Amino acid sequence: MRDHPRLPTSPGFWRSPLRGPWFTSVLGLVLLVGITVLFVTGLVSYAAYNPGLAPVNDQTPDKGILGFYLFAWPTDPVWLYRLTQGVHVTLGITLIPVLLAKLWSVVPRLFTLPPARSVTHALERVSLLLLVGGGLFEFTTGVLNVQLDYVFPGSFYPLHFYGAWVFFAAFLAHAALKTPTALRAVRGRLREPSDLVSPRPAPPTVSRRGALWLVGGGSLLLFLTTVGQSLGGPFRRTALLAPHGAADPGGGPNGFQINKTAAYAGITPADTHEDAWRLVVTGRTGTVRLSRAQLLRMPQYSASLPIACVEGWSTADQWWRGVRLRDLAALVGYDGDPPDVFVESLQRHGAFRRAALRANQAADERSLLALAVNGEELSPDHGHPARIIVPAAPGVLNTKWVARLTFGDL
Ligand SMILES: Nc1nc2c(c(=O)[nH]1)N[C@H]1C(S)=C(S)[C@@H](COP(=O)(O)O)O[C@H]1N2
Ligand SMILES: [Mo]
Repeated sequence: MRDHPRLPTSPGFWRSPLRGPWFTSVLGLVLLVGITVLFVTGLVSYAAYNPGLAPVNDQTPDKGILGFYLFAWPTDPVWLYRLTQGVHVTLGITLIPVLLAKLWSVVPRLFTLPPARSVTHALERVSLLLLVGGGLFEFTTGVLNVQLDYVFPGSFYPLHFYGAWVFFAAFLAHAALKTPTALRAVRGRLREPSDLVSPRPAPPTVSRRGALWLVGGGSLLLFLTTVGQSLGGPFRRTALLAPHGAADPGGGPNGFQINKTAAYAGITPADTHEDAWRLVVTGRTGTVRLSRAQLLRMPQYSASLPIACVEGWSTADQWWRGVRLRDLAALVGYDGDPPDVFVESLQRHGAFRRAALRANQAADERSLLALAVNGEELSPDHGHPARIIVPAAPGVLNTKWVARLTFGDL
């Protein structure tokens, strides 16, 4: 029994010769940088929704003081959200092997007995529970949202957002405590014995460096099979791990990624028919109703802009053409200085049928009510008869099948 401990609470149970401060520290330092970037890009993504502007944009109501840092999301550079969210999702997926290897490297500590030697030790273990639990929760909810676009009770957004704050608080405390030791360990300057080292190691089958290459190789493979979805265009075909349940966009000018199809949104040809559909624009001086033909007689402008979704995928720039939002604002009493605008879709149900845009977004010369893309009429799935397209905004603000625009400070 002494020689062959069968319980994980006994240090001798854990026999891998790979475990030790060097291995744990290298992985820990990679996570220190990576998770900090994930946290910052995550907060940035939340700000990009402009949740402070209107309740319809706020995917995490009751954020309270956690919304302290929110700011008016800019419209430049046009690839801003594409970059921040591409980094968030791609890096998150790339770090999975590192996170798992790090947890594996310290797993014996999970079983240490007695559970607490002192109050300090008890507090430390509780904080580790928040750290490990929070980390697994954030990575799992993130991956599930990207892959399945939904499986939780309640909304993904509040869970991932509040989870991030709990996790990051525990993460900061842990980093403050451990980084000095980790830095010494990777430089080989750690003299004190470590409980991470197995007291009766099995013969090695792979070196520590070899194991690290394995983890790095796993990360590289995930990176290479994910990043294409954020690059868009021909690279999309390399994104083997990107979700593949989405509608096939087909070829031609409208042949780029579709999120929700017209059929899914319950949009019928009867709703969008030339005789039935009218755009209702309301503002300071009243309401105007415009047919598609009337919109086409207004000055038409072009903008090359991508659609970048919170899920991490992005299209390459598409060439949109339509009416400027600022020109529509001018029709209802806002000459030259458009205010915020509340956009509503023909779609009757679903979280993303309404969105509010801030004055800076409405004012931008490239913010369009698009009627055409890449030289052809919008397809039903891309929002025919008309859709919003705003530079640098997350995909969700680019409402499809627009029915109504209400200008006025929100
Ligand atoms: N009415 C409506 N507009 C919508 C959505 C929706 O579900 N309903 N989805 C949004 C999201 S989340 C994204 S990423 C983009 C995707 O646009 P696309 O399908 O043309 O690529 O549309 C946005 N506009
Ligand atoms: Mo999206």
